[in-house]
Parts: sequence; structure tokens; C-alpha cells
Amino acid sequence: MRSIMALLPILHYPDARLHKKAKPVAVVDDRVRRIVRDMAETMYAAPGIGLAATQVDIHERIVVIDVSEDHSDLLVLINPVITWKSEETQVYEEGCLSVPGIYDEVKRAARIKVEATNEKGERYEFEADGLLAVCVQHELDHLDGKVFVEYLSQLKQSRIKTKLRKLQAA
Ligand code: QAP
Ligand code: CO
Repeated sequence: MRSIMALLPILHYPDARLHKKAKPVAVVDDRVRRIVRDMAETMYAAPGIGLAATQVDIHERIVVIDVSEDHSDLLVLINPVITWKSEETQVYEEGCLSVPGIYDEVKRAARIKVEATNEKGERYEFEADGLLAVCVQHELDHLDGKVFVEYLSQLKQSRIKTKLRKLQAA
């Protein structure tokens, strides 16, 4: 039986709750699986390619990512850790569901190794490059309370704040 769709409200920058540090998940149970399912539905509906629990005001170390064209490759990352980053970097034009309409270049490691737990509670490992590597680093930053605009100049950050505050007021 298909459960009822639950779309979660997404916090928008600048919101202090985006800067909270998420706590590890102790046990992957039905409560956590429900959060994962609701996050995936919220990400696909947006549409987006990545969503961290912090962005839906849940301060637990949970991320969903799907960089496929057809929603066919959902990655569930519970308590994720980047265990290795390449010296080589790549610059990518990033966006964020919490910073609507704003896109700018960020430099990050080009290749990473990641360890995480899936929705069954199993620990797994993978290597990522390209867009997936960007997305994992972007989403893990959210769990530590960091938004991609914090990599931009102070001038750009204050312009973005002003623009988004006006949009929210309208
Ligand atoms: C993070 O971002 C990311 O501004 C995921 O109006 C972005 O899914 C990682 C979105 C780029 C790597 C590269 C943004 C949707 C979605 C917007 C997203 C918007 C509507 C962003
Ligand atoms: Co984001």
C-alpha cells in the first residue's frame, strides 16, 4: 500500500535553523525511514538533486541525493562521513533548495570517498566524482550548519540575504 505523500516545508536562507549542527542517528527504524521517504518525495517534487534533513528543520544526520535524469538512483546517506578528499578540485555552479533562484560557483574536492548507512541500517562505502561529488559535499555541509553561499564573498552573501528577505516578505 502506498502511504500518503508528505511534502516537508523547506527552510529558506537566511534562517538561523539552517546553521544548526545535526546529531547522529542512533538507530535506523521506521521513524527514520519515514523521514527518508518524506525527504525523497520533497526533493523529487521540488525538483532537486539533493536534500539534507537540516533543510526541512530536522536536525539529524540524514541526506537524500538523486543525480539521475529519471529519479532512478536514490542515494540514502545516514550518518555520512567523507573519508577521503582528492587534492584536485573542481569548480561547479551550485544552487540550493534553501536559496531559491541563486546560483554561483563553488570550488570543492574533485573526488571523494564516502561512508554512510542506508535505510536498512547497513553501512556502505562509495567513491564519487563530478556532480555527485559536488552534491555529497554540499549536502554534508548542511548537516554541519553550512550553506553554500558561505563560500561566496561577504558582499555577495549580503546581496543574497537582502534579495531573499524581500522575496519572503512579498
Ligand atoms: C545541491 O541543489 C547541488 O534555486 C542540490 O529555484 C546543486 O537540488 C549540488 C533548486 C548543484 C550540486 C550542484 C534550486 C530548485 C534545486 C533552485 C538542488 C530552485 C529550484 C537545487
Ligand atoms: Co542545499
